[in-house]
Amino acid sequence: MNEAFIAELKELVEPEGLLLGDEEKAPFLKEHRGLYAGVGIAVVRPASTEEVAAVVKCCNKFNITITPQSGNTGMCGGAVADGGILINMGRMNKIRNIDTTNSTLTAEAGCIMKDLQEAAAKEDLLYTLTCPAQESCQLGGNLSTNLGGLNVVRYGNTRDLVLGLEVVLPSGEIWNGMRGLRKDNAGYDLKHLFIGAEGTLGIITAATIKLFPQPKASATAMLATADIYELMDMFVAVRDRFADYLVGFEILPRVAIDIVHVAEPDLVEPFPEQHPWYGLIELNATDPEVDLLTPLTNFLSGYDYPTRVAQDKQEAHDLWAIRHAISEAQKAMGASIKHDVSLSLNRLADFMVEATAKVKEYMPEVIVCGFGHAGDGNSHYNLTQPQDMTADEFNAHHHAFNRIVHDIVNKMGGSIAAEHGVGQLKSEELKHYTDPVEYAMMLQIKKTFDPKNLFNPNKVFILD
Ligand code: 2HG
Ligand code: ZN
Repeated sequence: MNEAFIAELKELVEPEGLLLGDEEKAPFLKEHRGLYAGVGIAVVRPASTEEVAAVVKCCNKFNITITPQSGNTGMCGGAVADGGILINMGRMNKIRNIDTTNSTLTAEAGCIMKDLQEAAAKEDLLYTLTCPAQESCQLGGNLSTNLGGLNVVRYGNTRDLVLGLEVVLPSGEIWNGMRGLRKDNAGYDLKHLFIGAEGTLGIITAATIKLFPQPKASATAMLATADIYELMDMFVAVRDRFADYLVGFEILPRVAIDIVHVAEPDLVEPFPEQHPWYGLIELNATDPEVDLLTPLTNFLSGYDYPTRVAQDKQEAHDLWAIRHAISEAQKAMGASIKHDVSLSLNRLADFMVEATAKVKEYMPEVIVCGFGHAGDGNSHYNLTQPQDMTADEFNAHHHAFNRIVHDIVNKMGGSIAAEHGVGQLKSEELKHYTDPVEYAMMLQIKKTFDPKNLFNPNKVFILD
């Protein structure tokens, strides 16, 4: 059966877009955290939406499952091939249009985030999505996980930025929803079904995204506090004082800086002495005459916390470099059990305190590194293995740690999946914690779009 399928694929896809040998498939089947092994008959790298549609129709005919993938930087195993074919979007990397009047960018799913930022900047516009993986993550994955990133306080999550989508449906039909409108209430807003769906309802091939004026002034500062409550109070104070100028507010526990310094000893130490918690503040303004540095300095000096306001671009870059390095540095410390969770802003500190007490009670030597996007209530509450344990020994506690942490999140009304998606890492957790009525609605949608369950099976949902 596979021979007939492959023979038909060869008719549909250009030779450079069809990878069949183990060696050529390997980089796309590999999962960067080493948690899952991808298995696939073929890796298809289409060059056009029409090619994607033809391949999907062919898979339908032969009942072959499809795993969509773009930059393959995901944290939850959502883009790991599952026995059928993997469609990697990396060759669909054209920016189709930048409309400076509409202030939108239309690009294909394989575009790298950094390229989109640079293309918008050339037009003196801002592509607002940014994250530490920006040099390799791609638009398709950003849309499919509804990425948040570092600028959410000011500009919102991916979902808030999308005006139009082009999607190849499980039937192989192409939905051209690339309208670029800021008001559009003609029936259901279908694009939101595909954003954050992790390729379970179809493959997003292109999108139209809102752009913003390029900032002409910015200010960056770090402050340190003795506890997380003080830090969250400072977030509220900064937000209320600087309102729309506030782009992001990141929190880092001391251990995050220690981990970063193991991997990258040359990165700066923000203060002469160490502190339990650090907050990183970013402000910007589009009016070049706005001075942000003086009011931020004056404001912070009104508090009794150590603060460091960057005096130039280099200093701002150095402070941000610490934040950008955490995820990779933590990977270098061995196995890490990640909890990408969100809470309302008034519960985030309570969550951190209670979760840390409980996980330490369970395993006193575990390294707790709960950093993240405090302004969005999003904690990357990551647990790193004790250094005298093997990764396998530590990972055996994955479920137990999940239960401890997610029970607290659930009790406090938070979400177990903030911005990394569900993938296969959290599909059981999703089922466990989601209201059965809500879960059933999601399954109904999945079955309506993909009755044969060919699109990214075993990800997000557990089907009966
Ligand atoms: C970040 O904010 C990324 O740095 C990765 O979302 C977080 O590694 C992580 O858990
Ligand atoms: Zn993040």
